[in-house]
Amino acid sequence: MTFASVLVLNGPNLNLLGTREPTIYGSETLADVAERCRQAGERLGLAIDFRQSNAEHQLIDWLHDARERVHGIVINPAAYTHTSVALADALKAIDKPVIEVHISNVHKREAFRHHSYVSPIAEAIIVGCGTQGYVLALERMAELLKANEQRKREAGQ
Ligand code: CA2
Repeated sequence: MTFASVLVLNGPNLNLLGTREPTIYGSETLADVAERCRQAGERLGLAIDFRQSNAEHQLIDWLHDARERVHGIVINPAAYTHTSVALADALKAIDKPVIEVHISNVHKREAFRHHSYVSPIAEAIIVGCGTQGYVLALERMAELLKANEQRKREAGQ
């Protein structure tokens, strides 16, 4: 039984997970991460729509499509975190909670990775927890969405 839908969106090059740079990103593939998210969703009552694209416009189009369809967004924007005003604008245009995930601890890395256009829009940010960060984000998202439902019930909506 699910009570809410969550879009889990992945940005450029994350399709390469598990094939290179294991010391930074670990050895799990993106398919492994998708399966972990699906299992966490089952446990938490969330329907998971897991996607990845290397194209900025594709990520933005998916966000537009998700506006009426999902209750929350978990996003690892990858390098677009640090560059894309357009992606940040698309996230801002959706009135749904956003949780930003980074597999690596971006603050331990190059200075250009320290700034995020997404963080000011995000309810929560999870960095440096490896691919477990996605599961932590879904756990937090389930709490946020339950609290939102409760507030609506109390307001008689
Ligand atoms: O730590 C993260 O999750 C990042 O979002 C990953 C991005 C990076 O640009 C961000 O600064 C931090 C890079 C994703 C590319 O992933 C690869 C994985 C394996 C091999 C090559 C790239």
